[in-house]
Amino acid sequence: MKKAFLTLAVALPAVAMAQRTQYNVLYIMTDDHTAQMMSCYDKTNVVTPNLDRIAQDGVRFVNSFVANSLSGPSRACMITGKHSHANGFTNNEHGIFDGSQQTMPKLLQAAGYSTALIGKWHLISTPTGFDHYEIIPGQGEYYNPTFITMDGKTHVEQGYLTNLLTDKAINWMNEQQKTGKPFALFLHEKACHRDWLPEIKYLREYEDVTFPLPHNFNDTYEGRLAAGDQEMNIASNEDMTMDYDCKIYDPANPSRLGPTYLAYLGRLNSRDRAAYDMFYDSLAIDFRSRHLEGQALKEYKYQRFMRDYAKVLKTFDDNVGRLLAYLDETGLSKNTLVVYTSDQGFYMGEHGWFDKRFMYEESFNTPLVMRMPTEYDGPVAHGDITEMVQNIDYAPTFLDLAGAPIPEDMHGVSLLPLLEGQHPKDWRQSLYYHYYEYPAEHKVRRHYGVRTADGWKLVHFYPVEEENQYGAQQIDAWELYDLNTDPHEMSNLFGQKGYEKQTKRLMKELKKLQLQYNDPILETYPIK
Ligand code: SGN
Ligand code: CA
Repeated sequence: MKKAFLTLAVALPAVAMAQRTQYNVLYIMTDDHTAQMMSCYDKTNVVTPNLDRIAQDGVRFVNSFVANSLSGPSRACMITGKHSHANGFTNNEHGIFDGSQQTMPKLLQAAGYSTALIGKWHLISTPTGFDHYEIIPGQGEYYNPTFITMDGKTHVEQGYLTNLLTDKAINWMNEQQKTGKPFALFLHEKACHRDWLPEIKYLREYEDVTFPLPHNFNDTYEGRLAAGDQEMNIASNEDMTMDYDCKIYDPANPSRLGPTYLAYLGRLNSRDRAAYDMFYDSLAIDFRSRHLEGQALKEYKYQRFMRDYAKVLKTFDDNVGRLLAYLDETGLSKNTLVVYTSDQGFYMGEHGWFDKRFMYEESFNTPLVMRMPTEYDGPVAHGDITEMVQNIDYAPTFLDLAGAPIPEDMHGVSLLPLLEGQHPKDWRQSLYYHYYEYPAEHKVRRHYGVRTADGWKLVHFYPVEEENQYGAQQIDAWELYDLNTDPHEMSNLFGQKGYEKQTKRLMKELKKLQLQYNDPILETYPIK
């Protein structure tokens, strides 16, 4: 396969002026996939051979985090290389992404790339910076899904979304190969987002597996006010519903999400619907015969959630296999960087939860594996990368790989030195986080915080005006964790004797980051 060459702009130093290869980028991002469900990170629950292959042939980032653990904000951070307050898209519910701002896809275009976005967009405004896009509306649908094309028209296609997205990605790569230009393809999946509707051929997959309970499944949230007052409990039938989430539908007693669930199933053709009903109706009969309550019901719901999530993931992993095979068959593996990540992590029963949002490790972390072009013109790292990285780093990385300048106002830094096996001595030792979507679904309070490379975390949950209308308890609370001794964040050390020095150090670090990134929250909650 032909490599694309481009003579670089005048501003670059003479040595970089020589013709250099502009490598392609295949960026694959799932929705709500988490490291506990990816076997190269954690073998407890599932096997993901194709995702693991990217890590085996490349690198696995073991300290990979997001800046704001929610879909829209995470995507905005990713394409701008900036924290939420700077890119303006702080939450899913009230935001509209300002597409006129500088973004990495636009800068790649300027550097000679063809860019494409396929799948979930979720930033409300019309995508900009893409030569081609085909997106799903909002969260999209798993079965016979709707697509929005560049002419603004919508159409429905027959099939399972994850498979259709791969077809579209392969078609686009085929087409764009004819242009001779380097490409950056952003393939954004719906898998493994709620409500975990499996591909029909995998309805029975994982049904013989009983997943172990995380050890803090029955957390009582002592010393952690915000953790104790959220709405993402597996145990609660309001938070995790029996029908929409667990697929046990009772027509006499539908949940608030029952109609949405039926609407999704209504998309299936009659043959697939019959297969679906045959499977889940028999589960419902068995469930009703058991009369489960309390802890037994909570554990039952956990198994349903885990199994359906694992099924959805299986189809996705198959499709990663298809994409990797395509790259090999066409020779594109030679000059294409493959990136796999998720828009954030997820709770798989830890703290008794599903969903994300909190700065606790499971959802602050996000899987990140990369495979360099096999004919990369330079040294290439293999194995684990332990430096702290964040989703604001992807934009600078892709620009760096393209030989394009990295704008000074981007907050992230290029990961290319790490991918080339370097370990820069001055690499960052701490990360900043800020979550805003409250009052909102799942009731996770606004918070910001810092996490250090040596395993300490300081978080501030802060109240806002709007919650007075919402009538919820006001929370203004700090939390401090030593992840070295308390990796599951069960013991809040803030204000406890003996931790004054650590608290002071972390406060200082937090202030440093807020100043560095210029987060206006520092005006409302100044750190002395
Ligand atoms: C939907 C889900 C929530 C989820 C958000 C955000 N509810 O609103 O459970 O937290 O998306 O997810 S649902 O009833 O519509 O399934 S995100 O990944 O897009 O940020
Ligand atoms: Ca998500």
